[in-house]
Order: sequence, then C-alpha cells, then structure tokens
Amino acid sequence: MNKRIDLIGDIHGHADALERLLQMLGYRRKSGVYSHPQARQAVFVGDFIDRGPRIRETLHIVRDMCDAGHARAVMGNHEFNAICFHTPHTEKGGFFRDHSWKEINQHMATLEQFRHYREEWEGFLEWFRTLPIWIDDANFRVVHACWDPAHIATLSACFTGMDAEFLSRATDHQNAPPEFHAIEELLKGKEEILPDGLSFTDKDGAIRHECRIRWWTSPSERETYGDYLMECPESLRNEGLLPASRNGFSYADDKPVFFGHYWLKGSPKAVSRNAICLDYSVAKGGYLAAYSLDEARLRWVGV
Ligand SMILES: [Mn+2]
Repeated sequence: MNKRIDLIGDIHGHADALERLLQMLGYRRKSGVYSHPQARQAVFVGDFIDRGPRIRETLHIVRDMCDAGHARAVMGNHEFNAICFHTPHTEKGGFFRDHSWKEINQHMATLEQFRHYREEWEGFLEWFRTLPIWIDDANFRVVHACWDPAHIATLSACFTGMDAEFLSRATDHQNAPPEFHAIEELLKGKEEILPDGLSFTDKDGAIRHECRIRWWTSPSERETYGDYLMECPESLRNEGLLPASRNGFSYADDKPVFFGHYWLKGSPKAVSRNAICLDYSVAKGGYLAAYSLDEARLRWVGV
C-alpha cells in the first residue's frame, strides 16, 4: 500500500512548470527520466497536450516516468479528443472527431508542434489508447473530470479498449448510448441546462446553454444557483434558492478523489473534504498544482 504519492494537475504543454514542480517535490532527472530518491510516485490527472508551448517535452517527461514505473496517468478529455481526431470513422467516413474550425483550433498547438514529428506523435497516440480512464486505488481515486460510480460500473462491464467499436459508441451523440454518457461525464464533467433559456459565453467564445456543476460539493451546501453552477450567469447567481429538483449529483464517498479539468483560479486549495481539483489554469497564466497524499499538502508553481 503505497501512500507516497504526488498527484499532479493538468499540464497542457507547460513542460517548464512541470519540471519546476517535479523538482520542488524532490524528483530528479536521471538518465533523462524523472524519479524520486524515496521512490515516491507521481500520478497525473490527464490533459497533457494542447494550448501550451512544450507539448512534446511534456509527453516525453510523463510517458518516460510512466514507462519506468515512477508515475501513473489517467486520460484527459484532450487525449480522448486527440484519439478521436486522428482515428478514421470506418462506418461514416471522416474521423471520430470533426475536423471543423472549433476542433482544429482546440488541437492546433499540438498539431503545429508535432508537424515534423509524425512518427513520434503516432507513438504518443498509441500510448493515449492505453491510458486508464480512472484509477481506484486503496487510498485514493483519480479521474480527469468527474467520479460517477454509475458510469464507472458501465465501463467496467463493457470497456475492452479504445477500438473503433468503442469509439463509435462513445462519440455517438445522436443515439447517446451509455458509453457516450460515461465518457462525456467522466472526462468532461456533468452539466445542467440553465433555466429560462439563459446562456453564457465560454472560454473559447462559444455561447452555451449548459453549465458545469460543482459535483464535489454536498447538496446541503448548495443554497443558490451560484453555489451549484460553475459559470453561473450573473442574473441567476443570487436569485432565490436552488430548486431541490436541480440539486443533482454529488460525490459522497470518504475515499478522496483527485481530478483536474475545471480551470480553477487563485491559490490552490481543497474544494471539499473528499474531492480535490488540481487544475489551476497553468495554460491561462495560473498554476500547476500537486497534492502529496501522505503529507496532505498542496504545492504549486506558476508559469
Ligand atoms: Mn480537461
């Protein structure tokens, strides 16, 4: 039972911050691979690629650590999207992820930085396919965006790998089979439709009618819409009480769950007693954060 674990947030190509954080945690580079003199193990919550300036270096550091047994990693939505973007859809033609402006733009930094390293990229794509979607350890859990036991049960029963058959079901938003909902919510989080036709503009400038929920808070803490919704429109924030019918899913287990994905701002802190988000927006001028499990301690570095 190894509790000497350092959980590390979304890197998004910021290899400089990653190296500084690893060094702060006591990891040292030996023969090109980071390891810890006291045999600590790093656990990465996914989203290694896209947006940042040193995506190739990030992938080499993380993968080399994993291959040598000094780290483990789960898949982020950006890795899942990359698999889909680059895998031809054998039934429909095209790819499992559209190649329209929005999808290309989100993946642009990776495409550019690997432009002259095609084979290397293919190797990383193969590695992405082997990443687990979650880790359920004796002392902790890890998932990229949201731990929902029902979705984990669904995938435990049917998932055999990121093959064409699975990708076809997991990306089928029209028929929305259980695999689609499971991947959507485990890797991208849970959302609710805003009341009264309200909308907000997301970080990529898109107008959205669905809002991510703070699934890590307990239902009793959710008094207003602002307590419950991540990007709550100002007009709704303090308006009356959150209706009971809207007070949905909450993570209630004692085993701590670590996740990323939410682009939190400010100094990293535990968002609840049993759920810790490690994404503090390193790709938007924020911090790369780590939580040392045995010390119950958060540390972080800026870009
Ligand atoms: Mn993410």
